[in-house]
Amino acid sequence: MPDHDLQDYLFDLRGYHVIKQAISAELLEELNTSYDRFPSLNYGQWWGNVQRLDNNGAAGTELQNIVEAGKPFEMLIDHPAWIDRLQTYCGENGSHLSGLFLDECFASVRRTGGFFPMHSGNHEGLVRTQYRYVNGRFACGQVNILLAISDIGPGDGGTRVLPGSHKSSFIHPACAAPYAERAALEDEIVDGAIEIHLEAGDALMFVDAICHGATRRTNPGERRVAIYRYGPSWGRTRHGFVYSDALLERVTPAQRKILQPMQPRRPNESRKLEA
Ligand SMILES: O=C(O)CCC(=O)C(=O)O
Repeated sequence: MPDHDLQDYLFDLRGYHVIKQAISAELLEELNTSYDRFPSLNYGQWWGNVQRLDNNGAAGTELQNIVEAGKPFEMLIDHPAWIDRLQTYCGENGSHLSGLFLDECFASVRRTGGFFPMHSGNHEGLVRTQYRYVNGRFACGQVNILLAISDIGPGDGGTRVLPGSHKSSFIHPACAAPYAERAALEDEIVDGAIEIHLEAGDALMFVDAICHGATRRTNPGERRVAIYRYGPSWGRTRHGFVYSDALLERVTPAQRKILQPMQPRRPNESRKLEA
């Protein structure tokens, strides 16, 4: 009989879980200071090994590969508030491939008017983002951590999820119109979807196969989140980012294993031979 607790049960049922006060007040403050100091970048512009690459123009400013932006972001790689669950949910736990890979990480800043049309869902049948539980083990393709750096309440442009849609057979009728058309909508109504309100420091963990997006921000000011997407150790980064040697050298061995689960094998480079 597998030993699953309430969190596992609800994660399986709904496809998401909220971790209250996941990070310390100190780390939250350091992250906010980092956001205050982000340079103003044009779309596509680089800042070291970080690039502004907004995935969805309406959603706001997204600084990709944010793990390269300093210690506070490095501390999120294997944060104790989520890393063990991630290993269980999408780390091919207990197999010869056991381990995680951080395949995307970005800082998102959403200002008034910004929103993210609902997307994803099990009906897509994608391997990379799938929800899967098989032979007594979770075997998801991608599980995300969305960490609130600012409070996210009504009107703040919060994340929406459609509970259970990580197992749905059909696309939600409200999501059937082309994405570009829906991106132009003033208000997107998706019956059954719920908006997740978070306090700064809370984290939303969700399997990417859940249909998700974000409501329009109507309040002044900005919503700040960091999104880290994890998958099995054999993955590759979503946009082709390559973690820098400097980063790989300065992080802890456990963090390096998540950034580079497999050391590259090249001729004339010393590498311990596996038995
Ligand atoms: O910004 C959000 O709250 C949702 C982000 C999202 O849907 C995504 O990154 O796929």
